[in-house]
Amino acid sequence: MSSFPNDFLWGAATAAYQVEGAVSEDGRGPSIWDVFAHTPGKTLNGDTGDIACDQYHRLDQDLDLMAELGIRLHRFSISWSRVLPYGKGAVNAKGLDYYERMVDGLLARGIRPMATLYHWDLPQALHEKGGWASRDTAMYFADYATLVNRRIGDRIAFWNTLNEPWCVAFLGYRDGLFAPGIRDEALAYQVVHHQLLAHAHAAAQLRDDGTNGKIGLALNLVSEVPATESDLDRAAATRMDALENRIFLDPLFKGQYPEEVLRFAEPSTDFSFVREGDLDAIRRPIDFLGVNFYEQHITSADPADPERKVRVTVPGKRRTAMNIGVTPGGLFDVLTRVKRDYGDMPIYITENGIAQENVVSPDGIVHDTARIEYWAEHIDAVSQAIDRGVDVRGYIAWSLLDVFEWQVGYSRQYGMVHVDRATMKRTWKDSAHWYQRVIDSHGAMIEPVHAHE
Ligand code: IFM
Repeated sequence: MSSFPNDFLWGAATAAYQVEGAVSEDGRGPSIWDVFAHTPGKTLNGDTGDIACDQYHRLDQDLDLMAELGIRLHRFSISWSRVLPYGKGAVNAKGLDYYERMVDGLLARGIRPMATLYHWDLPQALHEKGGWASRDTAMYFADYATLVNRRIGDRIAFWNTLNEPWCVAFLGYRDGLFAPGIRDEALAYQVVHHQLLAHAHAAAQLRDDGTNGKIGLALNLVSEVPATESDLDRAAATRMDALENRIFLDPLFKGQYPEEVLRFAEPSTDFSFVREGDLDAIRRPIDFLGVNFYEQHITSADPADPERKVRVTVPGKRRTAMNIGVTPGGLFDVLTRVKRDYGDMPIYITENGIAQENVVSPDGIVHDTARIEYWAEHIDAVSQAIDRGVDVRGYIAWSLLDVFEWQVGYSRQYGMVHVDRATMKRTWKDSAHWYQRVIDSHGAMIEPVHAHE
């Protein structure tokens, strides 16, 4: 039987573009994801978030669903272009009204609001002014944070400034797989820095403004394992760790970029975008770290160029529908590693979940046994990390609903609640009933699977 601290919080998450729909309603401006998803060939089957889960029109229904599930914490994101259609300047009052309804609706049901200010949907107007490649975007972000804080900051329990800035920089600006679809590795490093600066400025402005909420950000951290104990493989895994994890953790908690990032970044990268004082601002203490966990990577040195190039595999016999191996021990590793290398800090698991291709059985239900196993094993890994002294204060499952899954659209699903694409009807999967019991027992029904070392 696993045990969790009395005040441990159980939650479920979504994000604006993935659930809201209503993209052209009530004054919302377009974001880079609207433009990207509407560009032929960018998403599977041309899927878009135009309707998504239609949460904009079904908010009360979804709030009731959360209350019935029993979650104590809901992580949602605010669409920047819904409150500021051009990213700065004119304010859309109806956008702020919507998030106020969200927050008040959560509180009325005894659920704490955790708001993410940036979950990948940059206002298109700001993109046209340079987007994350421009340093100004960091200042506009801080102004946007202040605007939201002045309306609902007295009721927000937790702020995530950014969600998974690694994906924004490397999938959006290096690989071109995500909006805005750019392939320029040198630019990706600039985008890393400007996002960190945006985080720093927004956190500082929220504090100056006297927010009530705790301030943090959500990083997707990867468990990094060398393929063998050889020096070359271990050095290769250390480089991957620098490029995937330490590129954010080091500036945030040590005020510097890892030397491997400076040494192995694309040679044309000119780090002059890091200006004096930036790193001091970025390392200012935060109240908690959000950890999103999905992957473990096994890295070896590429024989073609072992000092620079790497080969990466994602281990695990059981695979998700995104072909990611299931490795709960990786979550244990990531959590204990943060404590070991960066010290004690409050941590929330801000995302963790498994993609599947829904199979609706003749009884009308998705019997998602693999998702139950996945969550049971990962929650157990969290409990074991807590036993090792890691200060984990909450677990937020990804995701509440079957949401728009970015470049694969609606073909794969992470939700505990099925959303029928034609009718938008919400139907609990087996995992939602199971999670309700987990919350009800405060995790006591989670059986230890195996010890993680
Ligand atoms: O759906 C995404 C989410 O938006 C960010 N983290 C990973 C999830 C699953 O891919």
